[in-house]
Amino acid sequence: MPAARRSRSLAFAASLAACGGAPSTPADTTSVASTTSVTAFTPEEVAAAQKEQDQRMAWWREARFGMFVHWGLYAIPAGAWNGATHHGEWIRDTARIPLQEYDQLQAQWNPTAFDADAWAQLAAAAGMKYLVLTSKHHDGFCLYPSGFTDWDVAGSKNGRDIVGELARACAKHGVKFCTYHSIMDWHHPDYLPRRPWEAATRSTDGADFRRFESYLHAQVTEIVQRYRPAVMWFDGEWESTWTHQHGLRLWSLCRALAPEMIVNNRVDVHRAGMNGFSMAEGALGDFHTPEQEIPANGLPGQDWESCMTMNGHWGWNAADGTWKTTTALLHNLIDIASKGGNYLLNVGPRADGTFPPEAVERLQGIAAWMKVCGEAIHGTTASVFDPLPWGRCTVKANGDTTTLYFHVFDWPRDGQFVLPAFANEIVGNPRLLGGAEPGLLFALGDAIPTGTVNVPATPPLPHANVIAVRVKGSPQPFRAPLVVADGDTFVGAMAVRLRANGPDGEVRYTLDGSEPGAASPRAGDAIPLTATTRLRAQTFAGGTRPVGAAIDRTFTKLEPLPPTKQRATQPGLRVERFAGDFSKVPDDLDARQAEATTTTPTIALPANVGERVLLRHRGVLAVPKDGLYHFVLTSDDGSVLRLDGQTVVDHDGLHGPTEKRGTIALMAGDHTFDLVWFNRTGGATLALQWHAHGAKPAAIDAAALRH
Ligand code: FHN
Repeated sequence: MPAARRSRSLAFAASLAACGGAPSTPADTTSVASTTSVTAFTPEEVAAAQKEQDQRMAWWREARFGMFVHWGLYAIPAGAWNGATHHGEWIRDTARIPLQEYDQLQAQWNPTAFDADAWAQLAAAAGMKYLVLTSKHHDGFCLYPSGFTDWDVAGSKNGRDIVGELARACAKHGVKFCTYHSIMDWHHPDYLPRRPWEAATRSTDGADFRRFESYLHAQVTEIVQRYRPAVMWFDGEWESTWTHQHGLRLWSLCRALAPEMIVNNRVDVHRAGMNGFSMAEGALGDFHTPEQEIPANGLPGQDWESCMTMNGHWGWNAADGTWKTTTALLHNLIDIASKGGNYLLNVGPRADGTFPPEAVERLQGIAAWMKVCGEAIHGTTASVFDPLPWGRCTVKANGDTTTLYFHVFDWPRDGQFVLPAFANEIVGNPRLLGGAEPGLLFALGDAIPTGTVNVPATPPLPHANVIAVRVKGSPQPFRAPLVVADGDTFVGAMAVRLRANGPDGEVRYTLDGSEPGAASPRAGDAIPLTATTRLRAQTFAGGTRPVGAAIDRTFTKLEPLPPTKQRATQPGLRVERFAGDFSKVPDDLDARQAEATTTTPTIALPANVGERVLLRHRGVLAVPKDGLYHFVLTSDDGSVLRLDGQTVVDHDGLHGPTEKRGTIALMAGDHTFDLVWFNRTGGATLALQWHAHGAKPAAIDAAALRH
């Protein structure tokens, strides 16, 4: 049973409460309870919803690997339009193809070579336990005969029900069939907003988004009732017309239609960009959807799936030769599984219904590896070790033992493989998957393995090789000692504590940069630091053997800057305004003539500050006591904060409203303050917060600013 998960079923409970369990169609929905506070639910309700979600997610968590298929009319131009060849599934938008012109593609839709069985077999052989097909992408064209539009395969020369054929082929080959359905619809007259470039030529008169929502609900209903997808993978949820309330109604519709059906987080509006995570309270969805990226550390207790392409496009692009190698694709799979996620690997079929040969070649290479090593992916959970420089680890509990799968990317050519340290007793012989038995010898030492394993100089498999070690009980890895410290810089003195992180073991450390040994000081009480210090520490098992990753951190003592002798008696800051088409803060600002000079009591942009403008705020900042001060600077466009002439935060350049942080050591008293900000065009944002070590960030009080 995976570790307890932060309950995403709170959202499930919320949706039940908000819509009473049975969704009302949008047309007659007068009001949907605002997102019910999830705290309004009893622990029993949350537990029941969590249990139901765990049951729904069980096969998905076991699967770890699926196939994404982006297919539709956009495969016909194959990325080319009016001489450009960079387009993909967005071609109607990126090539600005008027609706009437794009509609003509329907008559050209004729995938005579489409073979659902072949697709399903390739997925099954590659160990892809589920397949997600675009039943409708943003262009609105449906790959199945819809009862609610003629903009579908039924209206084409080749009326085959692609969704239906693939659903049946997947069932035949033991692959869960799933559908991707875009909320955003560039074809339906009621969908808003229009593409910006067609707003003038495609009227919005009569468009009724509530009627579009009914259409969307009707299509989702026909897809679920007709094809029973195991996952409904929504997308295109980011435009202003789609709100949390729309998401709540669509989520509740899915829950009511098929309680066992999994729904991704793009049903709702809380996705944090391409990183795909929705951590807002009450966010809806069964799993997060990072796209074209693998989270650095995964997210313990959360279900997430990285969807990624094999080359540079989701939809077929004949000119795109940037195919990732089979090794890279397998390393992605292993990396994702080692972090507890799923890998949804995309294929963009050609217009005739065949997979590109480059995709087939990679799927077959993956299949050959998975045939030998699939056990090290399917049904596994995340690594329990610190990051491993030579590869990854996946874990599989089986009764009162656990199998640790060490995926070795960098094979030891000297035949000596050092296992990551753990305190468990080993059961039986470790196995080299795909190797000749008993090719793997194991030098057992004391209760904790010596860690060195004799392996063949040449590994048996391409791409990655897996050493499977079965141990008693649940894993007891030795990990890097935990360091408890206020931060990496300090003023005056700082105490640091070291803690063992894992099974019993002594933590030993040095403060002179030397490598810790069995005779080094043992960590216990706080370690006082009064100067810049390089701390190195490691756990020693049995008092003698270094195990687990080592710590190597430098704590820097900062001398606080003395107060300025500048006299400043007037409240607030002086603000100089400069005009110009800036893309960065100019170096010669001191030599420039401001077009206007005013004062401001606090740091805030004037109303209607305008574009092509730079403001320079100068004066002194009164610092209450010696210490470290942290600054949080948020701006659009660029900004730079200097104190006593030292750059504290450099957030220069053209960018959206983002934040950057910086730290400086200051003595009590006045310090010269210089904050430059500029806006080229568009949005204008400037905010500055500060806080002493351990306090909460807050705006700088007017009383602390003078000039
Ligand atoms: O706009 C789509 C894109 O075409 C593709 O479908 C990806 C796959 O997840 N999703 C959207 C971009 O986030």
